[in-house]
Amino acid sequence: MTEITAPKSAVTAEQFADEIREQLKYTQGVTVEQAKPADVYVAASAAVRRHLVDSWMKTQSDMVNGNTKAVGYLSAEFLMGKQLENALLNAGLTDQFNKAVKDLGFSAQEIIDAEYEPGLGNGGLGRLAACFIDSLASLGVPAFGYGIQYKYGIFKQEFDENGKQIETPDYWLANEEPWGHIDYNRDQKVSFGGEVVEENGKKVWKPAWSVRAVPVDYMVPGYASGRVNTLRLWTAKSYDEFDLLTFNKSEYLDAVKPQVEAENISKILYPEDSTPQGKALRLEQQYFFVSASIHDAIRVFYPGQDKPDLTTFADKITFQLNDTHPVIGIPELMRVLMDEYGYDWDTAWKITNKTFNYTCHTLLPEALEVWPSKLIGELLPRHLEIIEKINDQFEAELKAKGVDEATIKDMAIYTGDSVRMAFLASYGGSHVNGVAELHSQLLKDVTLKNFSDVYPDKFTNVTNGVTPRRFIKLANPRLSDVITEGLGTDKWLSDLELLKGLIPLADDDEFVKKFAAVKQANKVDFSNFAKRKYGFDIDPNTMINTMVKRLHEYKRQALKILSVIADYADIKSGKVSADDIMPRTIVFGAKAAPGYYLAKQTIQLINNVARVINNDPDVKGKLNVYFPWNYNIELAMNLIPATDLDEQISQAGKEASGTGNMKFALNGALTVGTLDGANVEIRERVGAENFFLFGMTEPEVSALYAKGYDTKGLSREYYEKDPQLKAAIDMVADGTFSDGDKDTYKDLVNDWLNKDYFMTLADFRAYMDIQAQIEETYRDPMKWSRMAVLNVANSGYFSSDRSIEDYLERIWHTGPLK
Ligand code: H53
Repeated sequence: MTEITAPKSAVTAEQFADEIREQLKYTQGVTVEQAKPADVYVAASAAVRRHLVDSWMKTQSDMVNGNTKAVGYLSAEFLMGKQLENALLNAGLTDQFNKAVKDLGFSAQEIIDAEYEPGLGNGGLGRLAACFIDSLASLGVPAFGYGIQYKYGIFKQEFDENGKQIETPDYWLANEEPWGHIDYNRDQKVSFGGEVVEENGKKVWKPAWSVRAVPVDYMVPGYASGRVNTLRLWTAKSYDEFDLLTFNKSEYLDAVKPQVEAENISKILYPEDSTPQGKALRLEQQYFFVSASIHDAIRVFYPGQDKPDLTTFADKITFQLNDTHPVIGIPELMRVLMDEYGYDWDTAWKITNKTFNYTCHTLLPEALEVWPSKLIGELLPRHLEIIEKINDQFEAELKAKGVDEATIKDMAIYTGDSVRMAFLASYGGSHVNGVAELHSQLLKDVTLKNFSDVYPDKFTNVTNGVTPRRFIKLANPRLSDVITEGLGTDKWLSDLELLKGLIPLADDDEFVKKFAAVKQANKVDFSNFAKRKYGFDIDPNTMINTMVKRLHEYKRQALKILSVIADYADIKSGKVSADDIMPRTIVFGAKAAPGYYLAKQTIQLINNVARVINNDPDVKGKLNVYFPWNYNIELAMNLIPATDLDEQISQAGKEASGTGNMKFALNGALTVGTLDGANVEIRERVGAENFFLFGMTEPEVSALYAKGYDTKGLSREYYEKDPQLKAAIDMVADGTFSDGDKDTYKDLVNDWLNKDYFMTLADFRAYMDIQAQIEETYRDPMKWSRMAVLNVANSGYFSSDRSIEDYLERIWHTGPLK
């Protein structure tokens, strides 16, 4: 007997079909006969939303009236993915929906497909935020996600005929978007510019202009918790619609200028990933959503009170700063407490310090935001004053602790010219955490060493996680069924450590075969999906070998493509017979920041390697490369369950955590990876024998830098000494992948041979060697599948539910609503 605990609504399929009909008729004004899939999608979404409203309202009132501290997750990105399927699952309406739409004459898939995926995030950081709010709701913890409803999300990626990346705007709101509810009555005013004057001995900020922050609320239904939280994304509106006088003079563009300028603030998500961009608009965005959110929290938790007792603020809500983007919230809360509510500095500092915590998601020092003081002064003059004062207080505190002058200078939050946001966050909040054990250790030892030396108790680790609801249940229903059958319960969806119960089944041949059949069926599905969406002919009987993530030099897509080229060169030169190699399909997915030149060259190279290899009869069917464009959550959900081998090959010490690595392991892919980020913990848990480890460790990387690897051009030695590596790079340089043109990749090749900061060449040999071992293992399907079962069984730790429990215990000190 299998125990089923998944939520199931009492509503019947017939009733749900009626609700959809009613929405179609009374809200959208179409009959079932006239309705297109997109109409039914909107109607079904509205119907599901109605089923969630009572729980949503109850969650809010329990939160405000009870005394469980809430979590405010402040994040510039929330990469949510499509909503309908997830909402159906959590509302217990999936079966009813499937039957209802069928009765209305549609397939469930075409309705699900009609949703346009919102892309309000760049990569790991934004997706993590989405997993976290799912887990918070599923654990019944009262929480708000606070961010921006960008009008344009992450750009749409296309490839031109030369294989170059083309970016086009992602106007995701072009059609009706049924999930966000815009609430004009709970708007906030956010001001900018102007000057600070003294009035009656008090500092008074006289801003020059203001925008209206209007919340758009998304329900965040928990899985099996009965709770529905809120994701509140702010959109910027102008107070002045347009100037009629100017308009009447036919100066139409001038007339709408203030409106355009205000609305620019929430217009576009910055497409950089993990390097800051010093743009005024970006700081405006950050201040915009953080200021609105702080005021919103006061409104929510002290309803109708003119003079609330904000000394209790930190007991009502704790704000998590997701990377440095929302850190301007620290001086903002200080300002609000002092200037708007009249608290003295010390009281305001105590409250602020207690309210905020900071998660750092990077190890690249250049990725920690530093704002020019001049910019802050122009945009937020009062905040700059407060930051200076925080810095004075900080210096005095350090001095009192006996910290030497030079170190104090190194630690300055405010240097005169600039403001270091990571330092402000590290001092201004109660806790600082990294996102995987190695990362947190390196933060303490390197990136934020001084801070950790002075405030050791502030520093902690919370290893990232992913939601099993979206990334196993929805993405991989076949595997979900096999797991449920194997464990005799579906409870693992809210307690992922139960997957451990599969460990003994790795020795059960029948189970392992079932598990392998799931993978095979998923590969067939993916092949069909790739044909439909991209026109690719992927052979599901080859090994599917995947590398999906943002395109960054440190992630080393270059290492992967060089290895493919090396294999290809071996076949072309006759060193290896094509018949001897194990058939493989390599799938890449990656967007490069539009201004990131070498990353874009790498994309072009991959596309052209794919073009050449896939059309070469000498390797046909043996080695294939595909690069589906516009990698997004939908593609991830189709590709991850079909993957045999996952690439996590970043230079050790550069990937903070990674979360793709967790999704793959949980879906029964094996990993080839370096000892970096969460790979370390994945390997520890799944067992070294079930993980393909290669490459330098972080200390080895540091030692090689110390020898001058990147400054003395040491990479060239690796090139000279390794004929296979040399052949691969020469093939890139000689025009094989650019129709004979030797210049196309010259900058990339130059970089490899003269700098190679991320040590692709230094790790090449180790990478080729491990690939040989991978091939050998894959030739024994039962062995491979057993290893895959053990990956799934031992990866329950990487649930975002566990991450949230760690945050609750180590940082937030709160819990589920009573
Ligand atoms: O955050 C992920 C990590 C990943 C890291 C990523 C990230 C961004 O996506 C953007 C900015 C940033 O500083 C870090 O690169 O390693 O898994 C979630 O923590």
